[in-house]
Amino acid sequence: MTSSPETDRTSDIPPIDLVAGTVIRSTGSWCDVRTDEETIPARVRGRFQLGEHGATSPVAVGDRVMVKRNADATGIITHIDDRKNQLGRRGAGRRVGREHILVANIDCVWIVQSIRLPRPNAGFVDRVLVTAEASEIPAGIVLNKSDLIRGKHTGTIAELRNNYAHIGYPVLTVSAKTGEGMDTLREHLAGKTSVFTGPSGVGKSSLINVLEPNLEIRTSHVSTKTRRGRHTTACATLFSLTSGGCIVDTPGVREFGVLYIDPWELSHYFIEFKSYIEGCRFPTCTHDHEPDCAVKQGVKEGGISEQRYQSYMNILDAIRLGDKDVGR
Ligand SMILES: Nc1nc2c(ncn2[C@@H]2O[C@H](COP(=O)(O)OP(=O)(O)O)[C@@H](O)[C@H]2O)c(=O)[nH]1
Ligand SMILES: [Mg+2]
Ligand SMILES: [Zn+2]
Repeated sequence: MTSSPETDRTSDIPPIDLVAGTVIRSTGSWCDVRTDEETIPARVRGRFQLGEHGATSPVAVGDRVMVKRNADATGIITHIDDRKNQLGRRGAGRRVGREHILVANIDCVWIVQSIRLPRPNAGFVDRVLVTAEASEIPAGIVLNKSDLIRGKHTGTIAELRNNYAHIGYPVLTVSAKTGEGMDTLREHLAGKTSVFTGPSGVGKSSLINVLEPNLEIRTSHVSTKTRRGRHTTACATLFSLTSGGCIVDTPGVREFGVLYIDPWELSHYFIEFKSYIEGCRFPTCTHDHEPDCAVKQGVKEGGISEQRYQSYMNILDAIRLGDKDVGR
């Protein structure tokens, strides 16, 4: 970087114990920050704990932060840069209704599903897709364990592939076991920051191990870290790829709860519904019981798949039910 003598003011240079980095793991109160030279375990200062909108994980993997070093090699996060984007879902259990930010500043979200153990779940795929669309993050589907494809699966797989590829989402069929499709996946990930999300057991960590064999990520939940307050199994982690770019591995989620979206707005995030919406009689049509609904007509005529419409209705119902306890 060059700068003219006029703009080169020493007062702009941060003190030597303040460094910039990227959060590569986060538990909420502690995180690992990767700088140009090292990885610093850093504490999240109190005032960042709540985050905006009462978020449950104020500092997210992918956040660019400033860290003030302590004498003992740990650090304190003093600043979080504004995010380009963030992928969040509704918290479950104790955190129900609150936003749980999975990852920040990403270029692409890949929804990982497997042929078997567990079976593909289109409802899950659609909930993540809606979230990605609402967050303006490009998305795609990775269908893993292609080595397990048997004759009886071909119908389901073709349907899944057609449904999503047809409306513009890339669908990659791969196998971490045999290596099938891995070159194509590698090409899609090169030079970008991407995230793998999906239920437990679909092979997210296995795929990353194939992409970067030197990482040797645990594919089971065995923690070698013993530091208190660190929940390794519940942690998203960002890894650098030698081909350029980064991939974020996330813990499996059984349900990917969609954050609050106005009911009339939901259909805008089902990308293939968009061209039909204008034809509805009411501009705020929720494509539920309203008369003269072009979306429902589209389903009848086959332009919109029954499965996607069913997912839409399920999410709509969940939003309406959760209306009262979900913050905007
Ligand atoms: N047959 C087969 N098994 C796989 C494949 N990828 C992963 N697995 C297995 O699926 C299980 C879950 O893998 P893991 O990477 O831990 O899944 P994650 O929970 O999504 O990270 C492990 O037993 C893996 O060996 C694959 O391509 N084919
Ligand atoms: Mg895993
Ligand atoms: Zn309608």
